[in-house]
Amino acid sequence: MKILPYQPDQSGLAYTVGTTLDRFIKLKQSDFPYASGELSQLLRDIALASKIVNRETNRAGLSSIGGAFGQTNVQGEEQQKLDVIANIRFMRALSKGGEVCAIVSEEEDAVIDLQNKSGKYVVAIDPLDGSSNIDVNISIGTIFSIYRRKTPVGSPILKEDIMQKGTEQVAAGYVLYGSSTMLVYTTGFGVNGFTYENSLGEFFLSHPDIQAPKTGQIYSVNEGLYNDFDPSIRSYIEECKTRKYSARYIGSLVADFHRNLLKGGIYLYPATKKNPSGKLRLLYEANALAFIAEQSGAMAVDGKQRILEIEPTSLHQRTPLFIGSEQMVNEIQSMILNTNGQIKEYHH
Ligand code: P6P
Repeated sequence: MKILPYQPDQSGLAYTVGTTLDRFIKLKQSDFPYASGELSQLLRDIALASKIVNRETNRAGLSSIGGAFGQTNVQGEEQQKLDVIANIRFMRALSKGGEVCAIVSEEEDAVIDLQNKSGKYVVAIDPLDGSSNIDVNISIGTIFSIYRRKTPVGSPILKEDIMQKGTEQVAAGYVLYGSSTMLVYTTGFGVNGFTYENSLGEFFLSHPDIQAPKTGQIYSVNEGLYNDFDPSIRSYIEECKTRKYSARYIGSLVADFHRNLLKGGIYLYPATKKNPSGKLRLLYEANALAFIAEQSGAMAVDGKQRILEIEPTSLHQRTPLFIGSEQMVNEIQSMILNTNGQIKEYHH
C-alpha cells in the first residue's frame, strides 16, 4: 500500500476559496482565555440572522415586504417593513442562540430582557440601517456591538449591564447588504471581512486583517446640511474641495464607512440645528464602527473625544460622528478644537 503526503493544489486550477466564517471563528477562539465558546456561538448566531435578512433584502422588491410598515420607531422615524423583519430575525436568532441576556435595538423603545439565566452577553444592534434606501436598491447594513454583562449571570439586568462605554465592547461588526453581502467584525484582535457566497450559504474570508489607509481623498457628508454646520466643519469641507477630494455620500452609513475603511476617507455627521447631538446613535451605530475603525488603524471621534470614551447616559442617545482615516479625523478634530479655542493639539 502506497501512502503519500497531501500536496496542496499547486496547479492553481481550483479556485482557492477562503476560510469559512465558522472555521475562522473556531481558529480564533484561542484569543479568548475564557467564554470563548459562547462568544463564538454568538457570532455564529448573528451570521445566521444576517443570511436570513440578506435573503429577504434581496427579494424585497418581489414580495410584499418593500415599503413602509406604517408605524414609527422610538426615533420617530417611519419604519420600513424590512426594518421590522430584520429586528424580528436578529432578536429571534439571539434569543434562540442562548448566549445573550439582553438586547438594545434601534427598533425597540426599551431594553429587551431575554430572561436568559445563563446569558453572559448584551447585544446592541441596529438591525437595518439606511433602510430608506431599500426601495431604491441602494446598499443597507446591520450594525452590532457585543458586551459582557457586568452583574452576575442569572441576576436581574441592571443599568450597568447596558450603559457601557464603547471601550467595554468584546466584539463589534457590521453586515453590508451591497453588490455582495459582507460581514466585517472584530473581537479586539484586528478586523476581518467575509463575503457571502449565496450558492453555498456560507461567508468566506475575503478581506483578512483589514488595515485602513492612514489618509484618503474621499469625504462623506450630507452637504445639504452645510449651512447648519459649525464654522470649523464648513472650513474642513472647503479644504476638501480645495484639495479636490471626491465627495461620496450614499445615505447609508455602513456602505459609506466600509468604502472609506478600504480606500481611505472620512465620514462626517456633525451636530445640526435639527440634531444638536448629531443624528447617529452611540450604543448601536457609532460605538461598533468606532471599535472597528480603531482596530484597523483608523479613528472615530465626536469632535471632542474618542467615541469609545463617551459615557452613555440614555439608550438611544445620539452623537456627532467623525470617523475614518486617522490623519483626516485628526485634522478635523484639530480644526474643531482650535476654532472652539480649546486645547491646541489633539492627540489620539
Ligand atoms: P441624512 C440612515 O438613516 C443614517 O442613519 C445613516 O445610515 C446615514 O449615513 C444617515 O442616516 C443619512 O442621514 O440626514 O444625511 O439623510
